[in-house]
Amino acid sequence: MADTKTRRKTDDKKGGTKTELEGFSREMLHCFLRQMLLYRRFEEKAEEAYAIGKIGGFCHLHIGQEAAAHGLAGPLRPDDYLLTSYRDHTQAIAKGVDPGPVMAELYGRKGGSVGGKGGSMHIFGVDVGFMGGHGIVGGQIPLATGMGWAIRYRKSDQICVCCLGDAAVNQGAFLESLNMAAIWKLPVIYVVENNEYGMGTAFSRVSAQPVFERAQGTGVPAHAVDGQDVLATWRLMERLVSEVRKGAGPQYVDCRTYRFRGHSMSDPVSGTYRSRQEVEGKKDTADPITILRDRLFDEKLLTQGELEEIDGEVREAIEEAVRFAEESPVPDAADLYTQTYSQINEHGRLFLDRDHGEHPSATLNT
Ligand SMILES: Cc1ncc(C[n+]2csc(CCOP(=O)(O)OP(=O)(O)O)c2C)c(N)n1
Ligand SMILES: [Mg+2]
Repeated sequence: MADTKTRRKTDDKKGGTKTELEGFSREMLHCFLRQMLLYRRFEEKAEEAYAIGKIGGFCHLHIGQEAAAHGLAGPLRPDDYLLTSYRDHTQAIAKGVDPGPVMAELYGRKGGSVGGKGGSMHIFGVDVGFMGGHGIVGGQIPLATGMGWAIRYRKSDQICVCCLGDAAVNQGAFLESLNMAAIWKLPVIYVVENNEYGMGTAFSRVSAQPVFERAQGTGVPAHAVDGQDVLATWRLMERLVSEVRKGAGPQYVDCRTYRFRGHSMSDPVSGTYRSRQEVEGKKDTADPITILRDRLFDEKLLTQGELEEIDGEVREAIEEAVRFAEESPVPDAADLYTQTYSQINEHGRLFLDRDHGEHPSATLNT
């Protein structure tokens, strides 16, 4: 939904007496809409800046998948972990990284979330539990499994959500990770953002089984959700987060979504791998922002005036992010050599330096 001017006529009064929808309060529903609009406007700005050469390198937009971002990250605590692929801008913002440092990272500036050295595919926000931004397809899956293991080792009640694309389920590390997570009952939720394609290849061409069935044989329970419906996605994640926090062990989610742009900024939106009609059809019927907006209009939980106010606030926030990026200096040449390797502690380890207690699995405690 690039345009907030509704296609339908709505009255501008605070309509009806309804105060909630499916247990979500009016305030919460407006907040969902605001956040999804923020992600959309952020990506539209990034697209614009890329087109005029202000952003270089790779840039993969998340437009069309905003409900997944918000539904997956929203129910998490700030100290829970979230990892994802290179399609990471909105996931980072959803987990709590400010849009300014995310935009500055895209611009390659010092004020970026990793000092301008990572760019679009490597956004991080360690203080809010956003653990990247990973360019290798499926590279984040074993990392998330390791984070789940670290959480158990430290006897913490955090959880880790690992987003991956549908194409990533064909990586060997996917099965190895789910198998290990199941054996050790690790607190990890593996969520496939199933947008039906890996670059220009339909999932059905590279897998005999649908995404949902790909966790079969690992012992990790599978769930499916309409990833264009932010309420459904939020509800499922809220339940899984609570169960996993109480020790239910790993979970697998087939989150059905769709990308409205090309694989990356340098790829066509449609072509030999999917038709223009298919994309246009999805934009008309499966835009997560339009779906929520229209439901709120229908239920008289939103007026046109409120929508315009929300959109105005969002546009201002994005302008501020762009200002922050443009005013931020480029990194110093000397910084090229810093933050390349992690510091090793006096025990010769990179981590595990806070708690030397018994690990729940004796076989691991060597
Ligand atoms: C190990 C590896 N192989 C190939 C690539 C090139 N590549 C980048 S994105 C991509 C498709 C991934 O699709 P999917 O996992 O469905 O995520 P989506 O882009 O749809 O979000 C490929 C093959 C890569 N980055 N890493
Ligand atoms: Mg995909």
